Amino acid sequence: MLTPLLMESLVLNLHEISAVKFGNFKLKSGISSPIYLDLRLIISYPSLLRQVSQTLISSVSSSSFDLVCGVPYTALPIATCVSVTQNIPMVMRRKEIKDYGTAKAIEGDFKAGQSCLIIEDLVTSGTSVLETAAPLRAAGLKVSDAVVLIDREQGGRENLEENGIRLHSIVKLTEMVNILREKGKLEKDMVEVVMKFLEENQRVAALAKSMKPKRVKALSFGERAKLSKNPTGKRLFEIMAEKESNLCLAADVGTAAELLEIAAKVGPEICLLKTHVDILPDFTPDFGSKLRMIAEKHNFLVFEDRKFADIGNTVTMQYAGGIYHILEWADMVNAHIISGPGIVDGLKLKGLPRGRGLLLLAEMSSAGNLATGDYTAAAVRVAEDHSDFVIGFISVNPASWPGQPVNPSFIHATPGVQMVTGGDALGQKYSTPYSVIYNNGSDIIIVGRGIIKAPNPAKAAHEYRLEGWKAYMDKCT
Ligand code: S5P
Repeated sequence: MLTPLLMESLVLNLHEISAVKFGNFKLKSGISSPIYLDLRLIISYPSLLRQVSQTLISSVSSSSFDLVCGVPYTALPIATCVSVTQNIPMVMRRKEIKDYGTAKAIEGDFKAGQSCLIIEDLVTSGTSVLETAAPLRAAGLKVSDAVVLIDREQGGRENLEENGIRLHSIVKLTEMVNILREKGKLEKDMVEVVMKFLEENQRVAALAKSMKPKRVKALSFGERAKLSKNPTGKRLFEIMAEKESNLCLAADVGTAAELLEIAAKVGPEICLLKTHVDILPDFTPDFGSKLRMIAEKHNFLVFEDRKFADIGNTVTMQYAGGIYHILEWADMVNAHIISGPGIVDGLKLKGLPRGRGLLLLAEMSSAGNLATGDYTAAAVRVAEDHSDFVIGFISVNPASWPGQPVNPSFIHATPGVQMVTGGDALGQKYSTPYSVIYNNGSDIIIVGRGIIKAPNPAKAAHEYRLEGWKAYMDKCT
C-alpha cells in the first residue's frame, strides 16, 4: 500500500506537469469530460517516470513475476523502467503485425509457463489490458495480475476479475480529485462538476453491466454432434470434442508438397484443414488420397475452400469433374448463395450420396464485403431448407445476427484470425481467437498466415488451439 504522503506527492507531480487537466475536453468516445489525463507526458520527466515505476512495482510483490509487459504504447517506457530497476526481464506485445514473414505477437525471450505482470497507465473498462493478456496467454505465459497507475473506476476492475486478472491500482480517480481539491489545485465549482461527472460515469458503467444480457451457457460440441443431420457435420463436432480443437488451418502454401508437409506437422492440433487446391502448381491426381491419408492418421477433416458461386448445373460439374475432382477427397466445400438456392441443390446432388457437407458463406472477413444484413439472413434460410447437406456457415459475428441463435446443429467457422487485431494490405481484417469464439459466437477459428508464416507452425498451431479451446470452454461454463 502506498502511504498517503507518497500518494499525495505523486498526484501533485502529475498535476504539476499537466498530466491531469481540468476544463472541458472532448474524449475519443465523443463524450465531454471535465477531466483529462495524458500520462504520455511522464516520459519528459525522468524523475517522475522513476517515481511512477517504483510506486507501481512496490504495490505488488515483484519477486512473484518472471516477466513484465507494458500495454502499448504509454506504458512501454514505464514497464522498461520497472524492468531495468527491478531486474525483471521484459516482453513486448506487438500492437500491429506489419511483416507477416517475421511477425511474432510477443517480442522477447521467454518460456511457456512463466508468469507475466501486465503494466498499464490507466484503466477504464479493462479492454486494453485484456488485449495484451490474450496474446501473452496464447504464447503460454501465466497472466494473473495487472498493475495500473490510475483506475478510472468504470468497471475495469470487475471486467478484469471476470477474466482471471487481479487489478492493483495506485490511485483511483476520485482519490486523485480529492487530493487536488484538498491541496487547493481545483476550484470549488470545478470539484462539483468533476465529482458529478465521475459519479455519472460509474453509474453508467454499473448500469451497462446490469443490463448486459445474461449469457446463456453454450451447448457442448458433443451435444451438438447429436443434433447434426449430416454425417460430416456430426463427425466434425465429434472430432472437435475428441481432440479438444476448434482450429482449422488455412493451408495457403506455395506447393502441394509443402501442403502435405505442413498437414503432417500441424495435424495433431487441428480439427479441419482448409485447402485452395487451385493455387498448387504441382497438383497431381494423387494429391487428394495423400492428403486423406494424413487426415486419417491425425483425425481431421478436409475442407476445399472452392467458394462455388455458379448455377446448380455448372457447380455439379465443377465439384465432381475438372482436374481436381474435389468431390473425391474433400469432406466439405463451401458456396456463395449469390446465385440462389439452386447452387445448394446442385452440390447436394453430388455430395449428399457421398456423405459430404457444405458451408454457406453468410459473412466475409474482408473490408467492404457485401455479405451483410439481408444477404446473411438469406444464407440462414437456405441452410435451414437444406439442413441434411448444409452443415454451417462461414461467419464473422454470428452473435450479432438477427433472430439469434440459429439452429445449434450448424457450425460457424470464422476466417480473419490472428493473435493480434489488424489486417493485411489487401483488405483482410483480423480478430483474436478469443473474441471470435467467445464474443462473436463462432465455433471454429480459421487461421492461415498466423500459423504458416510463423517460425514454428506446429508451435503456433498449438497456441491457437489452446486459445480457441479456452474461449469455447468459457462459453460452456
Ligand atoms: O471471408 C472470408 C472467407 C474465407 S474462406 N475470408 C477469408 O479470409 N477466407 C479464407 O480464409 C481465405 O481464402 C484464406 O484462405 C483464409 C484466411 O487466411 P489468413 O492468412 O488471412 O489467415
